[in-house]
Amino acid sequence: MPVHNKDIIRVLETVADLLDIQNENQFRTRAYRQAAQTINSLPESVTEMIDKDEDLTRLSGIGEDLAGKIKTIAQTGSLPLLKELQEQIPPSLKDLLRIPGLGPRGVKVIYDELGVTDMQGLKKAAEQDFLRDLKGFGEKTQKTILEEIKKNNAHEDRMLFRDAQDISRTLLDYMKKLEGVKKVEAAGSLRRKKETVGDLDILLSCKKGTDAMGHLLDFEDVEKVVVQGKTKTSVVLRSGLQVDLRVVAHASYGSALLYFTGSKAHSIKLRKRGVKRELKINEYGVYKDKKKVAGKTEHQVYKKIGLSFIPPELREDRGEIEAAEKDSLPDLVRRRDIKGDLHVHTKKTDGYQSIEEMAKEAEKLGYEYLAITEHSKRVTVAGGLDAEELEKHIQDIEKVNRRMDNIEILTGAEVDILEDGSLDLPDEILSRLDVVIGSVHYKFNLSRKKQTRRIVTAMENPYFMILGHPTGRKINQREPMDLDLDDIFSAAKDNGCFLELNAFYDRLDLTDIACIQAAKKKVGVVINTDAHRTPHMHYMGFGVAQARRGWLEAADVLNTRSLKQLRKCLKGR
Ligand code: DGT
Ligand code: CA
Ligand code: CA
Ligand code: ZN
Repeated sequence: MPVHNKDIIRVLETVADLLDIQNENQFRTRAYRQAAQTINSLPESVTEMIDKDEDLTRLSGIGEDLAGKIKTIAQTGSLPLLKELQEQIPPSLKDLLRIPGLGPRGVKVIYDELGVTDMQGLKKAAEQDFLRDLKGFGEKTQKTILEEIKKNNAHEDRMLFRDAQDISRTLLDYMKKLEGVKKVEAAGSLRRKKETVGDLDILLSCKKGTDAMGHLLDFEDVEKVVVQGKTKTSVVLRSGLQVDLRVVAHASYGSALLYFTGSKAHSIKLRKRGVKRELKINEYGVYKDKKKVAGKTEHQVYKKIGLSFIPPELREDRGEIEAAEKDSLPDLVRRRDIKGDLHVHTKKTDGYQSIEEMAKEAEKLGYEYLAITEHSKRVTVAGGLDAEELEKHIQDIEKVNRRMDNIEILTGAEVDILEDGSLDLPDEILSRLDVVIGSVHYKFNLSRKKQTRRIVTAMENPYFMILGHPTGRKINQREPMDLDLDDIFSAAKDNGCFLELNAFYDRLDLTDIACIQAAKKKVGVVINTDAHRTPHMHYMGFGVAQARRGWLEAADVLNTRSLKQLRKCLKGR
């Protein structure tokens, strides 16, 4: 079984987690995490690189030792070091690291003192008041931990869209190789481009006698078979993702695709609409009395019930059926409408590449402009810039800009919003920038009132233009800040500020619903990647997908504007 990049990442991260709990030297654990990150943003397969005898040490942050270990993982699926660690400490301890505020040291104490090895044990210990007496704990910590465990249990840990899409692509390519397969594609939440995916729903049509189910069972990644049937087979892949494969007749393909794309709420409403017209709609087709009147394509089915085609991203029963009836569906923003990225970092702070490298990548992406937006000084871990350093960086950006003919490199900063709502850099320097993003990077847990006040105050600064990653959530990892989004929208509107839809696949704040609200309030959205490396700049599509789910048209999105219009919009501040 070939080992995928994700498998390698999982091993490296587990090693880092377990070393952390053992209280190993921080530099050592950081090296493993860094290597995992590097591999995560690689466009190619490490196993293939090794097969081609490529030198892994040319990757950033990977030296001889790690290169050797990665090779071992790629060849054996694991690492002797990991096995050793797993014998020393229960591997389930690493799950406890997900509880904010506990940290590796806390996990170690709980294990040593109470023998707690997993989340359930931790919950019990907290409920029975065992935590508060431990060194470094206390009543308040115990209470917070209990709350965090409950929050954590609430996450179903659905897979991120990006990961599910990668897996789906590999699987679809594999299924297409089977002779006799006519059509195969992903339906369900993946097709609707939901930010997380519960399971994969694959639809396939093929010539008679084609053994599609057998072919799926032969897929190298299959770990377990859940159901095996003639029309439906369900398997679980090594990643834990379940795949439901359905084989449907060619003549019913459109109806099946519509049905299994969902959402359930959308389908139910369509069916009801059918009933009113004395049409029966199911996954096989549309029937008038017993006669099939549509089913080959989705378009046909929609047409039969008097609707224009509804893009999958909108199929959530949020008014799309009513809009389709009036032929007033939005003309959703497309990836190719995007003319630039207004939030990227370079190695000047916590990015990994130079201004020039980022600019060249933007050029490759066909952009008209790119804003370099470094962190401000408050973010010390990222090496944030003070006014003087930013001044020099502005000159560096301008220098690169003069050398590049096909793209405009805009000067910018991602300035920290301090606890009192003031900005981490003086107005004087902010006034010199083309793009000013303000973001919250600490104190995520203020009360709703205080947090909202903090951000509204920041937006009142005359140089503030864009609110970066507005809620600060990380999907499956960090809850959004408690905010009155309505007040934030109003403040954005009043002050002519834009809200960022952060395209990074584990951020994606704004949510789809927040996008709908923003558009309703006529607040401009900007889709940015927040790239720290050139490959991250290619994540723009995830942001566009979310924007489409949020009903946004090109006109609602700032960075669909030409450079000239963009400058006008930002100047309007
Ligand atoms: P997920 O997997 O939780 O991310 O979400 P979906 O939307 O992919 O849901 P899933 O996998 O349970 O089912 C796939 C599609 O199949 C769903 O979007 C609509 C359709 N479907 C499933 N169960 C039902 C049902 O009971 N009634 C109707 N009308 N459709 C259903
Ligand atoms: Ca699904
Ligand atoms: Ca399913
Ligand atoms: Zn940033």
